[in-house]
This record gives sequence, structure tokens and C-alpha cells, in this order.
Amino acid sequence: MKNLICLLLLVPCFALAQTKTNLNVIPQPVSIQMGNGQFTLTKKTVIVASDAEGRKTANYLNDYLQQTYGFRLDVDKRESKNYIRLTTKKFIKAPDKDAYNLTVTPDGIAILGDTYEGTFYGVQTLIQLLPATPNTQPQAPNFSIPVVSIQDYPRFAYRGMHLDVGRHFFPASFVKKYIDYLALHKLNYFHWHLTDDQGWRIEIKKYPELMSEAAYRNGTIIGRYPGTGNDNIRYGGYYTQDEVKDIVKYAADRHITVIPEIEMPGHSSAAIAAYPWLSCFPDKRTIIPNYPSQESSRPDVPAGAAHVKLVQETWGVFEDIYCAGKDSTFTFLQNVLDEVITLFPSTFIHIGGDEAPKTHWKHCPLCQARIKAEGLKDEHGLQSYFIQRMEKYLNTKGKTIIGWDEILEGGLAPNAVVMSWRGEQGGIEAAKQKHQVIMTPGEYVYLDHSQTKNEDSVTIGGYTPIEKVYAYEPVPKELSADEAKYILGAQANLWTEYIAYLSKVEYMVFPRMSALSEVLWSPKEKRNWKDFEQRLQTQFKRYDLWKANYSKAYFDLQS
Ligand code: TNX
Repeated sequence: MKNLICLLLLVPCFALAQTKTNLNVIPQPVSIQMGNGQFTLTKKTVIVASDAEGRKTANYLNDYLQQTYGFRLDVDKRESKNYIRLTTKKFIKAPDKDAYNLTVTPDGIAILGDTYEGTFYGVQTLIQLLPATPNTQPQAPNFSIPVVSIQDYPRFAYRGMHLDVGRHFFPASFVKKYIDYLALHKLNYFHWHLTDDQGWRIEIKKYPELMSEAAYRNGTIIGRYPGTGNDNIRYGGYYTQDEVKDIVKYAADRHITVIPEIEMPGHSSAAIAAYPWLSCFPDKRTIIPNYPSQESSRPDVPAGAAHVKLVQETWGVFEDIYCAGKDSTFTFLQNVLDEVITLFPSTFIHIGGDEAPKTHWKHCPLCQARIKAEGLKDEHGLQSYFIQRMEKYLNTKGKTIIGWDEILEGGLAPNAVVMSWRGEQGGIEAAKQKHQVIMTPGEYVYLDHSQTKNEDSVTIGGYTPIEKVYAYEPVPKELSADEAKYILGAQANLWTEYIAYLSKVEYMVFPRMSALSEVLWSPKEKRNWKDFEQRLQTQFKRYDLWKANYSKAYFDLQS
């Protein structure tokens, strides 16, 4: 019928069909032009890929087809009549290096990427043109894909997701699955939070007690105090360097950069438990008069006792941090980073910087001597000295540091990238100082917050429903066009105090990761909640297809 109308009106059907642009693709592409007719993908369809990298992408697609629908396609260098063609060739005028064009005609599907990343993102879009329901005929697939022409590229260069493996440990196989989810959402940075008060998670050969001591604690602590979880069991684990290399490669094959985070100077109880000399007060218990100790509220620690050196078994912010007065602290951290940087090709290395109480430094003679010798104003100046000293070291290795917005305290290290988490203010300030910024404001993109007011699983608090994530705008109005260029993009964080199991990770990130992907990829003017909501219905089916758990909070909100 439509064909007839096209003929009668003598207009190209491509043009006529342009109004129907909803293909249920998330994130929404830059431009979609629907055509007429369809391509049928069958067992006879051949993936045409002419070079080695193209064949890698073809294998990725085949692995997806195998896992999801139970079949693979032949891959060939030669042209075929019934094809999915993967080509990578510099565009004459590419809007972005990650740009791709995807063209479906009745004969086949052509994906053309400006770079291999672009081709890969084209394949991600193709994946979403495939059925969102299981394949009932694995031996004889018959998938209809509408004739369409898509031009697409991302809005932001940094599209990230974070995972805290310090509070709870997740096996390497799950980390890979998480990376797969990022790839399916066209995200390109995985921020791996590897060390915290409750566990050290990366093998460092020079310091074996990081593995034997710092990687384990007593009890899994789902609640706030020991006694509420599975107490007195040794809980923990770490990734061997071989596992880390394998994960980094797995991510690189999906065009995802893994950024390791080694926290300093705070959130360092686990390392201090293994090597107490990293603390300003290495004795098991240090009594400081009038010390406002948090831990004194714990039943097993007498009031006035500032610290018991242990891998923490409760959540929070702890006052015993790396000692900034001792050179041996810096030597330790440099040696740790020496091993870390051999494992991670990422230019960015995250060194934390958040939530570092200054109480110990205030009472530590060596820290006070350092403040004097370096002409620093106070302990905040010492924090800045700490970060700058580590930055200088990493710069000599060709690395750029990222730090949480507390690294603004006492002055930013010269080339530091700021991750703005306590709202957007830190990011705004950093951009004004011409520093690069990654936005991760808690209110919008902390996926440890609950997604419904009727949350029946335990969360850390906060209320961040999917609409809120979707409404997030990473470029603050306060910035001029020039300053806005310093906003590299944004990232959602998954802190795991109350997330101990794999299915809970999925429950917390889905569907909000899908909203994030559209915030980071799609043109601002294309963002439309009502339209997204429609496409989300298909995305829910895809989660089922991927056998991924997800929150049904969205449906509660509708009822
Ligand atoms: C703050 S965000 C932290 C984390 C917690 C998180 C809980 C940041 C840099 N620090 O240590 O896990 O809040 O939402």
C-alpha cells in the first residue's frame, strides 16, 4: 500500500517513511531514515570483514548471536549477496572518531565506521535491530530487519560506569559480564574501584600481605555492625595480575578502557591493616586525648582508642589514613603504582583523594614537620601536597591522574582530572580552572541509591529513579562554551556497601544504565523522556533475553 502511494505521488519512499523513526534503539542515534521493505537475516547471511580487526568485530557479533540466539554466521573476506558488511574507513568529514553509518537494504546490512570503535558501535546498534525475544529456530533463524539508514556518533568522549569491588568482591567472570553490559550500552570507560577500607583487591607482588591480609575481613557485613551479617567468616578475595590482564584485554576487545582506582590518602584501612607502618600511629592502639573517634561507638573498641588496625568490618569514613609525614608511605604507593601501570594501558589512573579525615595528620609530628618544611598552610595543604607528589610521579610514567573532587582542597595538581561527585560544584570549579572534568554527581548518577520509594531491598539511602538519571545534563549552565569543553563526559557509580551479589548489581544498574547511555551518547535535543519510555519497553525484553536481572521500580511508578 505504501509502495503504491509512493508511486502515485512520485516521491521517494525513503522520504515518505521518514516520520517513522522509532526503532527502539537505546541510546537514540543522531539520525534515522526509515526506508521501505526489509532484509531477512538467515543462516545463509555472511559477515563480510576484510581485515583482522574487522574479523574480531565479526567474532564478537557471532559470539553474541551464539549466546543469545544459538547460531553463528560464516565470516568471509569476499563479498556476498546476503551480507552484513563491516568496513572501517576514515570519513572525509567525520563528526567524531566513534562515528558510524549503518545502512540496511533488502540485500544486506552495511556498517561503515570512521574507526574500529565506530564499526563496533554500529554492530551494537545492529544488535538492537535483532529480535528482543528468544529465537525459536536456532537452526533456521529468520530475522526481519527494516530497511533503514542510520548516521550516528556520540555526544561525549567519556562515557563511564564504575564498580566498587572493595566493599564486596565480585569474581573476574562477573567483571567481564559487567564489561559486556557496558559495551551493549556504547559506554567506553570502566572505572574499577580496587581498594578500600574493607578490602584490597589487586595482587601486588612486592607486598604479599596485601593479598594475605588486606584482601580479607571477618564477616560479609551487609548491615552496619558486625552481628547483622555472616559474622566471623573470612570474607574477601582479590584479582591476580593474570586475571587483571585478561579483564583489561577483554575490555579492550570491546573498545572499553579500564581505569584502575588505587585510593589515597583515605579509605586505606585495608592496606594499613596489612602494613601498619603506613599509618601515622602504627601501634595497635593509639590513645589521643580528646580524639573524636568514630570507632569509639563500636562495641569492641574502647572509647578513646583511636584505632585497631584491621580491615574494616563496618561502613563509613575512617580516620586512620596513609601517613603523609613519612617518605616510606610514598615509596609504598609508588611501588604499588609501578605494578599497576604495567597492567593497565589506560592513560588515566584514578588515585581517589576523597573522604580523608585530617585528624591523624593534625596529631602526627612528622606530618606537622612536613607542613612546615614545605610551607603548607595546614592539613588541607598537606592533602594537596600528597596528591601533587603522586601526580608528579605518575606524570613521569606518562599517566594522567583522576581524583574525586576533594583534590581541589588546597590547590589542584597541575594536570589532574576531577571527578565531581559531591554535586557539580567541584566540576564547575575545575573546568573554570581549565582542568578536565568527569561528572558523577551523587544526586543523579549514584546507582547505589534506591530507584523507588517502596524499595524493599536494603540500599544506602538516596532516591534516584530512572527519570532522574535520564534528566541529567552533564554540562552545567554556569559554564561558558569554552569552559564546557573541559567536561569530558559523565559516569554512574555503583558503590557496593549493600550490594553483595551479582543479581543485585544487575538489579541496581538496570534499567538506569540505559538512561545513562542516552544522556552520554545522544544529541541533547534528541533526548525525550516519553519517547525513551516507549523504547525502554523493548529494552526490558532485552534484559530478559540477556538473562539480566533488573528493577521493576519503573512499573511501580506507572501504577
Ligand atoms: C561516598 S563517592 C564515597 C564512597 C561511598 C559512597 C556511598 C565517593 C568518592 N566516596 O566511599 O561508598 O559515598 O554512596
